[in-house]
Amino acid sequence: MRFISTILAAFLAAPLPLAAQVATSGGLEIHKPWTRATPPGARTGGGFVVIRNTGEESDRLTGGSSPVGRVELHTMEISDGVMKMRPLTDGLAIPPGETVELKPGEHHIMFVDLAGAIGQGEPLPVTLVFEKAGAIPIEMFVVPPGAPEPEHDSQKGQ
Ligand SMILES: [Cu+2]
Repeated sequence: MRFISTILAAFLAAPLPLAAQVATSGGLEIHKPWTRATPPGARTGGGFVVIRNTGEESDRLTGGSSPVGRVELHTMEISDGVMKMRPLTDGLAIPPGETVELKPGEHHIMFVDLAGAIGQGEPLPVTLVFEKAGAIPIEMFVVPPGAPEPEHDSQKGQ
């Protein structure tokens, strides 16, 4: 019994690996989708993915949807010496042969007007919408509030 609980403790203490989730449509691959759980009362949350365009045409991430709230695309920029978020109203270009990473402090998906908290324990369903590839449903791995990017299963070339 003690042996089993030791194993279990070791397992629980290990960083949670993110399943090698890859959603594809056309030439687009969506890797490493993750978000953070939100504290009570939070109105917004951020979401992050890596988008690889293996095709020969440029595409554009134009928006998305999620049951948790409205989806916007944001970037960060310095305005009057202060780092601020700015909506990417024209979306985000995904050039052919390139990998575009959405991550904290840079381009990101923003969940606004949250209908409820983003909770841990279950992946968050999100649909990303691209100009050419159309809608791509993904599930974002949820880490605790403020936690860094989760460890990912090794993915070749990532
Ligand atoms: Cu934002």
